[in-house]
Order: sequence, then structure tokens, then C-alpha cells
Amino acid sequence: MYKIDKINAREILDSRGNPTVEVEIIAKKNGIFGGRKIKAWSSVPSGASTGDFEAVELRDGGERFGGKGVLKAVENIEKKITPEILGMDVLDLQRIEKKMLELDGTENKSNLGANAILAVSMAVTRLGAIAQGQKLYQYIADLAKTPRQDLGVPGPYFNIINGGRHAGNKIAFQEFMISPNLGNFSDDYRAGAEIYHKLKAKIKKELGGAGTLLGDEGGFAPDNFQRAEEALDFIMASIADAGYEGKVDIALDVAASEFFENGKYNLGFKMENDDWKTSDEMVRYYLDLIEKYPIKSIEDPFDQSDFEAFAKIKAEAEKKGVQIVADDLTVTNPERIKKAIENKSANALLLKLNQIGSIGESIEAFKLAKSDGWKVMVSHRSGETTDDFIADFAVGVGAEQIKSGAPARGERVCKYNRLLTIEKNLKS
Ligand code: 2PG
Ligand code: MG
Repeated sequence: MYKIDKINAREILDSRGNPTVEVEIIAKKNGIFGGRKIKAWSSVPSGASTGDFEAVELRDGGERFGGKGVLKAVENIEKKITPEILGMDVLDLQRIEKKMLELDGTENKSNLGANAILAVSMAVTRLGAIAQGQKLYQYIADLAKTPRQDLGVPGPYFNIINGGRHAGNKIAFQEFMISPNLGNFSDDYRAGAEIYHKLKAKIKKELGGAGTLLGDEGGFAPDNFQRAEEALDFIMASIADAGYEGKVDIALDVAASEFFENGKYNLGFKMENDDWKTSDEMVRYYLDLIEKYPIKSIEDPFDQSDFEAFAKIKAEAEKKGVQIVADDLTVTNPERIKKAIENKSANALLLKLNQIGSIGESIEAFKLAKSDGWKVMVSHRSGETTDDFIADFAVGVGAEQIKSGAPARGERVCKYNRLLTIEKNLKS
């Protein structure tokens, strides 16, 4: 039995240059010849278009890093969590998480910080896998009781044009994603990268070099685009240029909460002139886009509290084989997922570990979504680290889909690259 022996926590920077939490945990097997040691680390990501109902990411406030320091979260790991879980068996993730949740004592983890709790939770999961001599995805499959024969690599969604809060350009929608359907992950990955490069060349040629500047998730963020259609036209042309016509689905993350005010949506929120739309106008707009482009997935088409508008578009979109993904609406929180199921607001869940803040609760969220036949898309955050945990998590729970930004930039591709290895392992 490996027991938790030492925990080192520290403040590091994420891909946007903001502080986040990294943790390293050492566990020891007691034996007559002294202890054999194993260790694992983890680091947590951070969002920009954060849902109001997410678990709390503890930040220090004050002057350091513009208030975004995480020294309190680090101290909570070292001074509060560590004494409680030292000596516990690394295979006892459930008890360890329960201890942390009790210690925190709040609904939204605002006491210890979801960033502190999740970092420990992920590192303990990794230690469990090492202790069992398993790959991380296998161990997570055991935790989630996913049958081994169901393990496969999820379909990737590459975010190749960035807008919304992730870019300084004018476009309101946050993410324009492509999902190639070539039958296996490595071919999809290659197609994603080839289309990304064709898009870059096209933007450079038609809009000038400045158009190839990147947004937070590694997608291009040309200032010239104002409407979603312009971005979609460029994407369609790049898919054709790369030779993948008819083999690639389009997905959107609208992140509509970011431009919702007084019951209406302002598609011009980053432009000089406002462009207000009612919920019904937005429904018609989405249906129109679905008609014109091979859009197969729309995430957060409405505000995070508008379960009804979600239900309206879901009913229409479903008839056309388009999934409606709940992100800010459900924030990986079982209570909110239940509400979305009752209201028939979505048929796919965006699953982000740090929205709920522990591995056990993330698995619970996954199961709940599945109980109503939803698809699940495991997701990175716009502020990321080089931790590739979500790749193993997505495979382990049996998620059909994953999004980790563009097929470029280290913090994005480390997840996709890990999936290449897993794909090989699963085949052999
Ligand atoms: C989203 C995410 C990830 P953020 O809205 O789906 O793409 O963005 O991490 O900023 O919430
Ligand atoms: Mg989203």
C-alpha cells in the first residue's frame, strides 16, 4: 500500500501568463527495507468565459499578478489539506476527496478553492494508476467502471478561429471548430493540422499577415471578420483546399452568456455598433447557419440561466442531427445537469474538471449526462498548462468527444499528442 508521504504545491503560470496551481505528491510503500517511493504531479487550468455557477477558483486579490495570484490556494494545500490526508492510501481517492470536501465545507469550494482541491485530486488519481501499474486511462476506466471493450479515442474538435472573450477581434462567437471524420484519431489529427495551415495561408493571402495573429486557444483571430459567416466561409474554403470536402463537421461554441444583457444578445458587443437580437431571432439565426454550413454541434447558444431558450433550439436542432452542448449552463455540476435534463435543454455535456473541482464529481457528472443519452465532450480551458490529464480522462470515462483548442501551441497539442499514444496502446 502506497501512503501519501509529502505534498509540494506551488504557483506557476498558465498559457495566458496568469498564475495557477501545480502540485507534486510523493507516496511511500512501507517495507522492512525502507520505503519505495512513487510520485505524481498535476496542474490546473483556468477559464476566461467562466460560468457564474462554476466552483470557485481561489485568487489572492491585491497587487501581485493583478490580483490573480494563487498563494492562498497553495497554502491551503500545504497547511490545511496535507495534514488531513497524509498517510492515506493513494487508491482511496474517494475518501481523500471526501476529506477535502468536508474540510472545505461549502457548496462551491470557495473555502479551499476548486483549484487547490482539483490539483490534489488529479495527482492522487495519477498515483493510484502508478500504484496499480496501470496506464492513467485504464485506472480512470476502473474508477468510472467503463468496460474495457468500450475504450476508444474520442473525436477531436479543433478550434481554428477564435473570437468572443478569447480574442481581441470583433467577432462575437467564441470558437469555430472543425471535427474531421476520417475514422481514426491520427488521421483526424493530421487533417486538423493540414486544414489549420491552409486556413493560415488563405488568411495571410487575403487579409494580410496580421490576420494570422492567434487567440487564446491557438486559433486565428483576424480583426477583419465581423460576422460568423465570414469565419465559416474561410473555414469551408480551407477544408476544400486541404482536400477534405465532405469529411469535416463544423462546431461552434457561441459562449452567449458573454454578450447577453437584459434579455437580449448583442452580436456587436466587440464592435462600434451594437447588434441586438432576441432569443427567437437567435434561434432563427442558428437554424439558418445550420442550413448553410455542415454545423453538427452548437455549444452555449444562449445565456447560462436560460434553460428554456436552450430547450427551444435543442428541439429544432435535434431534428437536423445537430447536438446542443451545455457548458456555462451546466458547469459540470450534477445539480445543474439534472435541471437541464428535466428541461430538455441540451443533448451533450461539456465536461471541464475545474468547473466542479474533483475527479469523483466529474465522473458523476459524466454518468448523469449519459443516463439521459447525452454525448459528452471533455474540454480544456482557455488558460491551460502542459498537463495532459484530460486526454486520459476522456478515454477512461468513455467520452465520445474532446476539445483542446487548435492543433497548435504546446499547451493544446500536449493533450492531442497524448491521444496519439493512447490510440496506439489501445490497438496493441
Ligand atoms: C469554453 C472554454 C474552453 P473558457 O467556453 O468552452 O474552450 O473557454 O475556458 O474561457 O471558459
Ligand atoms: Mg464553452
